[in-house]
Parts: sequence; structure tokens; C-alpha cells
Amino acid sequence: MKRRNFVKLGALGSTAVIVNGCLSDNQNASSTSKPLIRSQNIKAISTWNFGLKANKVALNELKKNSSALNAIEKGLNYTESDTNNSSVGIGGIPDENGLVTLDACIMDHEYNCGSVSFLQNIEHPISVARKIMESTPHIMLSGKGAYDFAIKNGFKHKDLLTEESHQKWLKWKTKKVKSYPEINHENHDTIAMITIDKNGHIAAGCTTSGWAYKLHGRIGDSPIIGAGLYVDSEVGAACATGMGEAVIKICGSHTVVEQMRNGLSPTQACKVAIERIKKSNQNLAGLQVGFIAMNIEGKHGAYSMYNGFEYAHEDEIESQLIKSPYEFEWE
Ligand code: SD4
Repeated sequence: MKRRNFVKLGALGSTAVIVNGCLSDNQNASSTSKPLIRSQNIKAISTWNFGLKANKVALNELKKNSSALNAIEKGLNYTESDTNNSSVGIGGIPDENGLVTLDACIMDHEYNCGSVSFLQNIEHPISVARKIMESTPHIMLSGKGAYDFAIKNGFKHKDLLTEESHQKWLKWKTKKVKSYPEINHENHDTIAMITIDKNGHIAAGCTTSGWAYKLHGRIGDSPIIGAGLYVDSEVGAACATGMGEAVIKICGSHTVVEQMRNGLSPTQACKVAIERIKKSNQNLAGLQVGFIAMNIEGKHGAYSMYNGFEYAHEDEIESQLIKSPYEFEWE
């Protein structure tokens, strides 16, 4: 990781937001004294700029009266197949051994969830996670077991390492001092998505090839229910992106949902989780984490440790890329 200085923004963090019209005061409207009204306006939010395209696919699904869960799967399948994205599915940056290993999980409005970790050679880990959720008594399958399950259930073996990712890995491998790329949308990030359907049901999913050049066998937060994502139909949903180790330590997405349960807005709730990450890590240099959240009223927000995080929002009226408020700024 390239070392750079960072400056604390403190209270400024939440106000130094470059807003694209969405993180306005109505984001702070929910309170314990006012019951939440379940939104029936279809919408999708997802992490990073590649979320724009995935949201469109999800919205098309929701417009057909399909479920929030179907929209998650279709939207994330799109990104998994997109070779331009180097951190999810095909074209994902490999681990230190040059192998693309994938983590994903999915959750619906009834606490049903499924997850795969350390999965190789399967194009659509999110669909395998859903299959586990819907056809087994289990929640998580990992490694070869997950792969065998996928093949048995009709998924096809596929080489996920593109020539471009392979070349980058070869270059990285020959470096004397191995450094890990900074976390940004070009080299290291998950797509995580939250959707609401016409019935007001909320669902979430995330899928990733994880930390670039990670140790072989490393599993991040993205397949861990409560860390990578969490859904509670009484409250809303949250998802994480960034340094998975930091997210796991604080059960990040569950923390965000519980803060919304206590009356905080999605943005405020995400901020509380980032503050907890600050407390639970001594070295914050380069430790980028971003959370997105949506409550059952359809209000949404995000918060990240550093500048640079953004999320995509789409409903029947507009499609936007929204810059997240953040705690620290890279100098
Ligand atoms: C992980 N949070 O594996 C995931 C994915 C990621 O930046 O790379 N996020 O830690």
C-alpha cells in the first residue's frame, strides 16, 4: 500500500459532501418517534460507478414486477460478466498465486440468505449463493465444495482470468517489494446492491474477487452475512465495500442496520459504523471502507473512511452517481 498522509475532517466529514442532490436533509428524517412507512417505489442502489449499469438491469427487472431478490441477482450477474470490471467475476484481479477466487452473498426480506466463499471458475457466484439459499438447509459453502455444488446444479466451469488481469498479476509478482493497490473503483472493489420491489420487499447482494493479490485462501467480508451485507425487513438493509478485514471486525452491515433501527438515517448509520472501524484499527492509513444503506422508506445514504467512494442510485425517475460523505481526505 502506498503510504500517504491523511487529514482528519472530524465533524466536517459529514458536511464536506459533494452532493448530487440526494444526501439532503430528508435523509435524516427517520426517527424512533415516527413509524417508517414502507416504500413501494422500486429502486436500486449499488456501490461504485459500475453500479450505474447494474442498477439499470435491476430496475428493468423490478419494472416487470419481479422481486427485489430477482433484481439483485440479475443486476449483479451483469457486473460479474463485465470484463471491464477488474474486481468482480470474470476479469477479477487474482490472488497472490494468480487465481481468481470469488466471494458473494445474498439476502431477502425474510432473513433467508446464501453465501459462497473462495469459489473458483464459476462466472456467477451470486447465483450460486442464491441456489444454496433456496435449495439447501445451509447458508455458506466454500472452496471446492462450493464449486462441486455449482457444477452439480448446472453452472459451467469457466476460466475467469483475463489476459489483462494476468499481465497485471505477472507485473505485480516480479516486483521486489510487493505492494497492494489502493482501494478504488479501478482495482479493488466489490459491487454490493440493495433493491426495493413493488411489494416494499427489500433485498441485498454482494459479489467480488476481493482484495487484489490477497493470500491464497483469504476470504473477505463479502460472503459473511452481517459483515458484507445485512437485511432486516422491519428496518432496511446495508452493504459494505473496501477493506473486508476491518468490516468483519465490527459486523459492519449489521451495525448499520441496527443503527437505523435506533432511528438514525441511512447516512448517519453508515457514519457510526465507520467511527467504529476508526476505533477498532490502530493504523487507518489507506484503510478505505464504504457503507451504503437504504431504509424501508426507500431513503438511502452512504459514508466512507476516505474520499473517493461513490454509489449509484436508480429509480423510475432518475439515475445518479452520488459521492459519499467521508471521514478523512487523502492529501
Ligand atoms: C473484500 N470487501 O474482499 C471485499 C471486496 C473488496 O474493496 O475488495 N472491497 O475485502
